[in-house]
Amino acid sequence: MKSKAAVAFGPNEPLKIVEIDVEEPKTNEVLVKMLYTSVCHTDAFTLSGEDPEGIFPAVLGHEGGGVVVSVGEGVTSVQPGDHVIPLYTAECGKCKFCLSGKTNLCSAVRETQGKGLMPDGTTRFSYQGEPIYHYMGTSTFSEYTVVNEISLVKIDKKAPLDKVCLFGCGVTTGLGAVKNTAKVEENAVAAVFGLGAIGLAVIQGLEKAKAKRIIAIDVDPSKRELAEKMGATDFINPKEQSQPIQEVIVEMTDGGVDYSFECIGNVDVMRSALEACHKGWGESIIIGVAGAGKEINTRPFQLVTGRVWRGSAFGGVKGRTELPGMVDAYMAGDIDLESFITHQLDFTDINKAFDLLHKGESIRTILTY
Ligand code: AHE
Ligand code: ZN
Repeated sequence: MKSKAAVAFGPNEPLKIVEIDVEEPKTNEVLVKMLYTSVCHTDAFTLSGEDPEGIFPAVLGHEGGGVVVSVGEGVTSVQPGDHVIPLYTAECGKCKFCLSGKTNLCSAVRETQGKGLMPDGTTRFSYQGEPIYHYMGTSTFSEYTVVNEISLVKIDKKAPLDKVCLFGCGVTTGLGAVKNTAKVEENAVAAVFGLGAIGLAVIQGLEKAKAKRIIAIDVDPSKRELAEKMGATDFINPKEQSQPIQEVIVEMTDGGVDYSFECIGNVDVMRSALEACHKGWGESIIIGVAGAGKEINTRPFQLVTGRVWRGSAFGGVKGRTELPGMVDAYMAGDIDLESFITHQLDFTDINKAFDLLHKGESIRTILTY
C-alpha cells in the first residue's frame, strides 16, 4: 500500500515527505496506522549522522500512537482496531534477558532492529523500487508502518493517543529511570542535568517518589518555569556559576546528592553528574545518548569511594507489561503529559518540529497525520 512518510535520505538532510510503498505484515508482524507521532532528540541524533547504528535512507521516529490495521500470521496479542504504542525496546517474554528479571532489554529482535531490518532480514518499506530502512523497530514517521508484535503494546481505547503517544519514549524513560533504575526513596536529594522531555519526566518521577530536594540544571534559563512546575525545588544555570557545577552542588547539599541523572548525552556533563554525588552512596544514572566515539572519564577514586555509575534504557520499563498501567495512571490524573506538549503541528511540518527541538524552543511537538 501507499503511505505518506517523512524519509531521511541522508545524514543532515531535511526529511522529505514522499509517498512510499509499505508491504503487508509477515509472520509475527503488524501493520499499524499511525495517528500521532512526536520527535525525540534521538531522531535528530541519528539524522545528524552521529549514531553508529544510523542507516539511510530510513523512516525514523519512535514516539507514536496508532491503530492496528492488519496482522500477519501467528499474531495473537493484537487485532485490527486495537490502539497501540510502538516500543523500541521490545518484550518477547521468552529470551534470556526477559527471563532474567534483571533488565528490560529484550534480545529477540534487537540485532536486526539495529540494522534497520525486520527479523527476516528484509524491509517492508520502499521508494521507487529501492528499499527504505526501518528505525528502532518502530518507524513512526510513516502513516503506515510495520512493527513486530512484540514491539507493540495495546492500550486502553479511551486514552487520548495524541497525549499517551509520549509514553513511547521520553516520559516513560524519565519516570522509569527514577523508579526502576535508581529506585529513589522518600526524602532523597537529587540533581537532574538537562531539562528536555527526559529531564522533566525525571523531575516528575522524583516528585512522585517524594524526593525532598530536586535540583534542576540547565544552561537555558527559560527551562526553569517548567522544571519548577514539575516539582524542582532549585534551579541552577551552570553558566552563571564561577565554580564547576559539581562543586556548586556538593556545597549546597552538604556533600553531594543521593541521585543524579544525566539527560543530555554530553560526556563532560556525565562526569559532573557522577562527581556531584555523595561519597559512599551517591548514584548517577546515565540516560542521555552520546555521539559515536565518545567516552566517559572520571578518576576511579570516585567509584572506589562509593559513587555508582548506572545506565538506563527506556527507564528500565518492560513496555508490554508496564505501559498499560502507565496509561491508566495518566487517565487517573497521576501523570502529567500535557505539560510536555509545547507545540502541535501537521505531520508534513515535521522539519519544523526538528527545528524547534534544535533551538530548544519545544519540549515535545505532537504531529498529526
Ligand atoms: N544507536 C546508538 C544507541 C542509541 C541508544 O542508546 N538508544 C537508547 C534509546 S534513545 C531514546 O530516545 C536506548 O535505550 N538504547 C537501548 C538499545 O537497545 O538501543 C548507538 O550508540 O549505537
Ligand atoms: Zn527518544
